[in-house]
Formats: sequence, C-alpha cells, structure tokens
Amino acid sequence: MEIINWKELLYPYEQAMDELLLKFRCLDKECRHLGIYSPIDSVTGRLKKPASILDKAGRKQIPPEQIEAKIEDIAGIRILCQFVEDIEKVVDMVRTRKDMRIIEERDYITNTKPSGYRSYHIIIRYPISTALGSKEILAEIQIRTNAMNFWATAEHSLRYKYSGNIPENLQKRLTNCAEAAFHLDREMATIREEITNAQRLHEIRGNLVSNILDNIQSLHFGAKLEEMDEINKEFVDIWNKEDIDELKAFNEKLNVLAEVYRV
Ligand code: 0O2
Repeated sequence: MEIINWKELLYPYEQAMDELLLKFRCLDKECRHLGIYSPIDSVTGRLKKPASILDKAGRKQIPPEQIEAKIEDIAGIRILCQFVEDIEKVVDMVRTRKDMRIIEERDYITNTKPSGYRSYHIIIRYPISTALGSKEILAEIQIRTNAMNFWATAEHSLRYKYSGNIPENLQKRLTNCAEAAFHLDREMATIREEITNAQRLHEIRGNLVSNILDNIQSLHFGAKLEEMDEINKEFVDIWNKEDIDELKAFNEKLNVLAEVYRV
C-alpha cells in the first residue's frame, strides 16, 4: 500500500483555505466599508483530517493515488448568511470571480437531503503557488444561513456519535428541528428590511461617534479650553438624545472646526 505523505499533501490545501478565507472576509469588509449591504455574515474554514479523508476514501472506494482528484472537500470554507436570500447573492459573488473556477454546484436548499440538511455547495478548482511550484486543487465552499448551520452542526455531531446510525426516534426529532430552522429562516425573511435598516443605523451611528471622538481629541490641540468645554457638553447632550441627524450635524460642525484650527 502506498504511504501518503500527509504533511506534503495537506499543505497546499491549507494555503488555499487561508487564501479563500482572506478573500471572502475582505469582500465582506469592503462592503461594510463602502456602506453597502454585505450578504456575508461570517466565514470559517476547515481542513479535513487524515482520518476523515481515509474514511471518505474507504466509503467511496477511492484509491490513495486518486484522493486529490476525487475528494473535493479536503479544503473547505463555510460562508454564513443572515437570510436565505443572501445565499444567492454570495453564489453570484463566487460565479463572477476570475481567481477560481466552478466545477459543480449542489443546491441542497431546493433539493433538501432526506436528513433535513440544507446548504448550497460549490466545488471550485483553485490555483495556488507554493514553494514547490504551482498547482490547482479542489475545494468546497458551503453557503448556508446561521439557522441551517445551527442544525447541521448539531446533526453532524450526532451522526459522528452514532457512527452514522442515528436512532430512528432521534432522527425524526432532528428532521423536525430542520423544518423548524427553515421556518425560522422564512419568518426572519419577512422582517428582513426592518432588521437590516436597524443594523445599518447602528453602524452609521457607531462610525459617526468614532469620527466625533477623533475630532474632539484633535481639537484639544487647537481650540481654547472654554470652547472645548462647550463642545464636550454639546456632545453629551446630543449623545443622550440618540438622534442620528443631530449627530451628523454635530460631526459636520466639528469637521469645519478641525479645518479652521488645522488639527
Ligand atoms: P465533514 O466532516 O464536514 O468533512 P457524502 O457522500 O455525503 O459524504 P459528498 O458526496 O462529498 O459527501 O458531497 P456532499 O453530499 O455535498 O457533502 C459534503 C459535505 O457536506 C459533508 O462532508 C458535510 O460537511 C456536508 N453534509 C452533507 N450532507 C450532510 C448532512 O446530511 N448533514 C450534515 N450535518 N452535513 C452534511 P463530510 O465529509 O460528510 O463531513
């Protein structure tokens, strides 16, 4: 039997996973920076352990020399979304990228698995440059809502605990839980606008307050003491009123003052 050098085999996958994590986290960060809605809530990654790879190869009768060509999820990232309709937006983001090639898409949301599993999977071919040269590897991107993920993580642990043979009674309850999670997603979709507006407002307020505090700190180097007292009092008043328009106007006023004092 061929001996597998796991360190050598897994390293490119780890590199690919790190790069993919960074790229999708940057996309999310950029959207937030530009003040546009980000369909990405969080991104995580995992590298399949040798024991899991061997299990899968055994189950699918894949010989060791074909592991890299046939096991598509040695490197995997998971993109979590707040709402079901964000999933399609993330899928479109992946489809338009030039730095990865889609090999296959599996829609387990429309075609829910008998277990109750819901998720959107994209298998990609991803090029990497390593110290040993360039190569292309297969990787899996799983896209699902937080509710779908909550269910899948719990079911995965139980499947592992019962070695795939979850008792019938427990399986039935799990299937009910999957439906409940999907119902939650549907209900959340009906108040989506309300939630996203509130989140946007919270973010705008946070950024405004940061700018105001930066300006106040800088003005200490130029403005008179009495003037600073007034500014601090005004800020506390406006802060207590929680009125976003007043915060905006106050921020503008401080921007002008900062210009005047060249701080
Ligand atoms: P791990 O530990 O996450 O790596 P399969 O034949 O079902 O083993 P295949 O053909 O490679 O898998 O593709 P598929 O069905 O798209 O599944 C790939 C991965 O999706 C699985 O990897 C799981 O992470 C997840 N998945 C698929 N079906 C289910 C399910 O019913 N429940 C849960 N919780 N997750 C699922 P691994 O290798 O099974 O596991």
